[in-house]
Amino acid sequence: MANKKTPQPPKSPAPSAKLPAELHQTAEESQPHLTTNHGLPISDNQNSLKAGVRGPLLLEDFILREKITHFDHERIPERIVHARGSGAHGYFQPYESAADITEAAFLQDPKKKTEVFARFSTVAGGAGSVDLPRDVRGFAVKFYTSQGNFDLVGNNIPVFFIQDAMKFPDVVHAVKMEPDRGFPQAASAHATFWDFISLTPESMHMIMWAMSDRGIPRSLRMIEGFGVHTFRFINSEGISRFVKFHWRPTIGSAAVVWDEAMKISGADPDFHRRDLWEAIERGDFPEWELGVQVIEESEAADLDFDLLDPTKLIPEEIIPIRMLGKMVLNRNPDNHFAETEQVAFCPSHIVPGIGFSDDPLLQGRLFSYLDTQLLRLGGPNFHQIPINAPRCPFANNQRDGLRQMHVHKGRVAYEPSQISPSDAPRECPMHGFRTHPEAVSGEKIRKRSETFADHYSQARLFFRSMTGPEQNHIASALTFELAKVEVIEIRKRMLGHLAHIDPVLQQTVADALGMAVEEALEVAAAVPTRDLEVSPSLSLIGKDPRTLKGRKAGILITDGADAETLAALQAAFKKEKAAVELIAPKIGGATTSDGALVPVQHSLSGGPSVFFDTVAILAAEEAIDDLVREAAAVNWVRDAFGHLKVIGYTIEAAPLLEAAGVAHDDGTVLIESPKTLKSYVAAARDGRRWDREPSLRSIG
Ligand code: HDE
Repeated sequence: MANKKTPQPPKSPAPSAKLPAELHQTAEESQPHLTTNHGLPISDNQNSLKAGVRGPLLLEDFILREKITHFDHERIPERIVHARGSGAHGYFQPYESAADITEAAFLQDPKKKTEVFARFSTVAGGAGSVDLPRDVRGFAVKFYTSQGNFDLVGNNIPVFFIQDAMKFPDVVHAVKMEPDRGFPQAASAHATFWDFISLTPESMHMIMWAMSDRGIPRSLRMIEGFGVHTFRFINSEGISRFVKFHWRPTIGSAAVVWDEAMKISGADPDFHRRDLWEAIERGDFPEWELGVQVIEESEAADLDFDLLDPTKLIPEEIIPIRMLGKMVLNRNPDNHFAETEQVAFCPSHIVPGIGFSDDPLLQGRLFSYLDTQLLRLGGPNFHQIPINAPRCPFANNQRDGLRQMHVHKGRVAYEPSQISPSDAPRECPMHGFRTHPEAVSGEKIRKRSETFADHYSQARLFFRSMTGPEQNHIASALTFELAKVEVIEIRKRMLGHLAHIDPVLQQTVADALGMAVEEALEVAAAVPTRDLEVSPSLSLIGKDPRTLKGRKAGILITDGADAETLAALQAAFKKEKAAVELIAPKIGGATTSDGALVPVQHSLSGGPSVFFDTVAILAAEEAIDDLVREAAAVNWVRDAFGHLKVIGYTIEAAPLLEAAGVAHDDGTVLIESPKTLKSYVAAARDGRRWDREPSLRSIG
């Protein structure tokens, strides 16, 4: 017991998430004048200190040196994977208490919102790369719960390329730009990637997904998300169940077509980042439902694959998803670097009520992310950066270190202690995180479990669950990518794998590559492919919600375009909760039939039709000849048609459709009355005309 007469150390308040106010101050808030980083007012921000107005610079100019040094250090090492990311703030709110399956605090009370920060990313490209390469998308969410931060660090594809963390550096080195030449950037269509993949049968299921429409999403607001690994939910009685996490966008999922993706990458490299930003700015907040597939521990053995294998999924038709609540992203970051760049996700950021499984990929991730943040964010205090700091109080005896922002008080930075204040933080056996006890035994061994050996059955399941157009897209993507692989053996080996997945797919890809299936290298399958029940829920087209909500319409107008039709179209799209942007030959706008100068968002060349989900052309007779002569206008329509979009047009615009070679179908709608305008909007709601595709595009 502490002697009452012994002077007591001053009470040290537990460091908390409430960072000192000055850390949040911006120059504008705190000071009307520019100052150095140490508060010295600056009298001249235009000129450096010189020996005479035409003389050399003086080393003495500490103001210049501070400014340039700070600039030199403005970049931190970018993430080795997922470097290109876009983030947003929001909240998560449960639908009802999930106390029966988990004691996680943020899943108990339907009235309680938990703050979140989400970051979506591509995987292969650098921080400055384009948004629409064919790639997996990261889907990482930090929940700032009352019991600490929970990071759900998932992808938009429910399975992964590899089964063991040991292979991660290999798959990443294979997909990143080739080390000698420094290209290709943000692309899997090159020899090293397919070299690795063709020698890694376990990646085949993921390859089917990556080559599918999932690899080129229309919008980050429309991607599904998956925790990939099996996790545990543990309730207050200590009962553990396995869970698989799912995010579902409430406006449904959609993809672009590959030709569109390539054109968007040039026209707007920030297509996804801009789309997310603008949707939030206009109050069209992206939303996802969070759900889990729950598997009783006793039922895990009944599944036809091993739950610990991250290259496998559980079809929803077998175990349905229980929706737990909704995430709404309603605020853009204030500062991309401070928040989206510095946010540090770690799968090891877990909360009571959630636990890990022994998935060997997940187990490796539990080490990797902390390690990466230490390097990226410069030391062990990255949890003090505002975007990473828990919103609940946090306290322990960890001290000092690079970039320490807290001024810890008191003599005692250890435990147990007699001289520490009586209210100093202590461990909490009641509410603290406890690892779910699990019996573990076995030899120390480096070996893959035999239960992980079936590499083709689920790849086949995925392919066979796709609609016809989606199957064609997979064949096209495989052909496109393999055509970029100059090492013929690799193409042949891939054909060998495709034989195990689906012989028709193999034949289609071989034909499109100009090869014979007989050239395929034989690849031995450890276990024969099984025919599993198809899972329609894996198809995007199959569950297309047929909505314009959250989609974007582009209306091309010329001088003299009918003002009434324009107003009616805008109103109709607004009713559908779709965004509308106007395009005119000149960015100065167009003077419509009522004499009003209508401002537009894009000029023709700056607003190609690839930006929109549906397009309409409202032209005046006197303007159409100019449009028909304009390549940008003809391409605008040709692309819209080629990308299978529904096109609405007034009769005066018909010559432009003709010049673009449009073969009319029920996706080209003449707008001549309020009734036909309605038909156009209804057709647009139905989405792309997949039936148009075979007549426009061959596989390859
Ligand atoms: Fe990651 N991963 N990963 N990963 N990952 C990183 O962490 C790693 C894996 C995922 O927006 C890195 O902070 C290993 C699967 C996302 O900031 C790094 C293994 C899944 C993000 C890392 C995997 C993911 C990352 C790079 C195999 C889906 C971006 C920078 C054992 C479930 C998070 C960083 C953000 C980022 C390592 C496999 C998703 C290097 C070792 C499987 C969404 O630590």
